Amino acid sequence: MTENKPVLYGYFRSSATWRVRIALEVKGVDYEHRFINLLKKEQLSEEYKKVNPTQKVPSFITKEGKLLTQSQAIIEYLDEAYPNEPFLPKDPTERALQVATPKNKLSFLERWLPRDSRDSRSVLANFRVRTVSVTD
Ligand SMILES: N[C@@H](CCC(=O)N[C@@H](CS)C(=O)NCC(=O)O)C(=O)O
Repeated sequence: MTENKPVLYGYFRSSATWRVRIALEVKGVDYEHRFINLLKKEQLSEEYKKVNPTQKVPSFITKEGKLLTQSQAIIEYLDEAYPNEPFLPKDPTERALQVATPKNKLSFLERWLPRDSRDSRSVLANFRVRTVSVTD
């Protein structure tokens, strides 16, 4: 099977795209980011409709060329496909305990979204600091 660089279609003001971008940064995935300008309604273009018929962002094209949608599903895929820097423990009990608590790593991806910042580094720094404090 041919493998290419994964592609993320998203927009910097999209909270759902941010979650995926943070996950990709944490995993250190080399990917291509293609911007879909929501203010210009580019998500509604015929060209983007061919990529993702739901016409939402984010869309993630895996290195095998498969389309994934829904930020949570994409993040869970990333955690399985790129096992470094795991978001959740492998042990099923520990995993269930972490998912049940409001302070789990996946919930950080959801909650710590910048409201007015375009700087993913500060978000990522926060993410790392807080996840370390939770796991320690
Ligand atoms: N539940 C989806 C939400 C996707 C979504 O609603 N994305 C917004 C941006 S955050 C969007 O594409 N809006 C454009 C539109 O609805 O036309 C996810 O988590 O990926």
